[in-house]
Amino acid sequence: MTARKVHLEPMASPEQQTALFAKLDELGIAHKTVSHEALMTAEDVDKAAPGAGMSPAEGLCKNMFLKSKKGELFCFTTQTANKVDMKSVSKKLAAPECRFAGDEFLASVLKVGKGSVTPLAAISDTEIKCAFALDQRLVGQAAVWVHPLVNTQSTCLSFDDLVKFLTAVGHPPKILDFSDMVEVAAPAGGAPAGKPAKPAKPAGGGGSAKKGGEKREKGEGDKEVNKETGLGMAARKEDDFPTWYSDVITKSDMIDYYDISGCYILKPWSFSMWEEIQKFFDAEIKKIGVQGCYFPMFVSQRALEAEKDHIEGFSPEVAWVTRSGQSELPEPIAVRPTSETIMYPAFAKWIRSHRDLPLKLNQWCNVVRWEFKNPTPFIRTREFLWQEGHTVHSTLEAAGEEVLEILELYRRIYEELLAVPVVKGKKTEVEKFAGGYYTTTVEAYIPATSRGIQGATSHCLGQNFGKMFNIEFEDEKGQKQIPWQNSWGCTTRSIGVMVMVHGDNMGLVLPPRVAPIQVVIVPVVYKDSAEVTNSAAYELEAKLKAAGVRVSVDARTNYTAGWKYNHWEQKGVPIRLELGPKDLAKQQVRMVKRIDNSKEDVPLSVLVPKMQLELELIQHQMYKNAKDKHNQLTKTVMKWEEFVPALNAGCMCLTPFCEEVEWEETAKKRSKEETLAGIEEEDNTATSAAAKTLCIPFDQPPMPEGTPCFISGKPAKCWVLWGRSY
Ligand code: 86X
Repeated sequence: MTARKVHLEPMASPEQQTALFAKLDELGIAHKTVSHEALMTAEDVDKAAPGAGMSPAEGLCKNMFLKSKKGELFCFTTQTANKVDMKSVSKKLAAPECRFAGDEFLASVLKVGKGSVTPLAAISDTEIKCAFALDQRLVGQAAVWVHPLVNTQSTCLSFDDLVKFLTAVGHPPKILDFSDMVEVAAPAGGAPAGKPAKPAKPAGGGGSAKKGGEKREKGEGDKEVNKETGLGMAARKEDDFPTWYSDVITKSDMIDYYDISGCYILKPWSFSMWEEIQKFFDAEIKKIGVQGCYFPMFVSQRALEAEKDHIEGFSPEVAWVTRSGQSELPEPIAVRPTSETIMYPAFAKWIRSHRDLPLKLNQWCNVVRWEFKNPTPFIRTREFLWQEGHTVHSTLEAAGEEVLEILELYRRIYEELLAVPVVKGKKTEVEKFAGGYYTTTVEAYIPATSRGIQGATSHCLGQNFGKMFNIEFEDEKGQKQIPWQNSWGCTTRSIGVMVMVHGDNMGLVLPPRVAPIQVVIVPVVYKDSAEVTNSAAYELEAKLKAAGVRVSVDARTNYTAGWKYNHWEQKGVPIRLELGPKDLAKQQVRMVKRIDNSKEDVPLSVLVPKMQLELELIQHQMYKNAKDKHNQLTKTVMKWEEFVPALNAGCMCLTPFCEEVEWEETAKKRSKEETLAGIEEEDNTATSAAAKTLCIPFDQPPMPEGTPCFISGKPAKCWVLWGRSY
């Protein structure tokens, strides 16, 4: 090691140090001291530690000697690895605008030289001018290294003993809790975006393995607070929603980007959520007699145009294949945007008699709609996954019944799986699927963007498609009849809605029922006890797995426990179990919940039922939180003057409405104009300003006789839900 210039600063005297060690001995505190060159900074301490025999790395401390605006003095001690900034320390100390205290205070109050700030100097502050504070992340540590009044030496004692000492010399320490500070693995230079940076210090293998104390909170040295936000995500949800969203879905490893605009890779973390939705929905539709099938993804121009009327508006979105290799195809073929025109010619062949009905088919597949509005992963993509159900009934009544059965399943996907509240209802004439008879929908709301979003649709198509595709059946009386058809669909958009509703500034927050991993166990290992801790973790995993909990042990040795906490938080795992030697000794495990970061020690004897219960509680709590917000943001509006202000306040509006097409168009137009009149000319895209009807909710509040429509003043026919929307 190269010799360093030793600063000629006032130093604590040998007598002072003798008195300090005598005090420690008197208190029965075990301590050990090593000598080294003068260490002026935390980095110096980190570098010199191994050579000086100071291990483990975890217990190395740095100290801040601070003076508040009011003149109060503080000595704050944390680990060298912890990134703490003056602002947050000031805040935790409840001392406004702290600055580093001048050297004169160091000499007169702590009676040590520059670079030798230490909590052990409390012994010299006999007039109690300085208050001492310790970082909560030090709590419980067996080894804490601090200077024995001079920075050419370091003394090791336990955290508990440090507290004992401080208390004995009249300075019971304040413990500052930084657990609410989100510290995140910043992509290290060159690390691809979205990938957590490799930790600077491996926790396992090699000689720097931790031993000694256990540590609860974050505070591994490998985490960086985002410079701009102080938070884990590149932007706050409330400040820059698009950046936040893309950061959440990439950092959680749900999505990867692709070189064709509007197309995204669904990685296993998001695809398994889709699989959960599939599992639920597929089982439910099979109970009501729906069968699975698969139709080709290509459709000839002729077939596609058999249904010209309703295709017309969509035609710019149809993608065509025109070549194979270098040769032009004899005729172009389209990639399905939906499969009516692919399936219904087959239905016409298959259906002859009433005995062939009902025909109930569903397929899980991809579809392509080449949209030009700006794409958003899950929410609006050029290719997406969905299920499309297509059924044929002999009566309108039977068809109508199924429309609602399916809609109820869609409600359950959103509310029971994704914990996202939805409003069930019927689309107005303006908003319904033009090719159908009537359209029902589940409508969700994204509070962060103040936008409604269609969750899924269940259409009664009436006899329109039967007529177009010549689908006929002979009824019991031998009469030719046109059957009644339905179609219904739900897409991977549902996952995007869930992310937008529940995600927070630390990343994804997953409802247990769709979480690929519901419980992650992080063994907190120390060199000498790693094997014991890990095998205990695997034992818990086996028990939970046997009880049907999706659980995983993160025993990777190249990441620290703190890094893992952060990693699984970003991925939204509902429950983290931290298991260290001290927990094991007490036959308990520390549970930390993602929804509120609450912590609880759980006896191992009740772990399985406790996890099952907690997952259930989290699921319900998440739904309730979202539902409360949803309700808060639904405003009853009786007259036009209140409409745009309510939208601008971030609300959906429930209004009495005359249900006339012209008035619906007027409301759209006026809401756009009034909104744009009130804002600068930047973000005045038509769709973002105008409100449209989301649905006519099935759940209709009472409508007193003579209630006027909120816009036309004519007698209202029903309550309608309006909002700006996706
Ligand atoms: C309407 C209707 C319906 C089955 C569903 O909503 C649920 C599942 N289909 C789909 N629709 C189109 O018909 C359509 C057609 C073309 Cl050509 C297109 F490019 C886009 C479309 N979008 C919606």
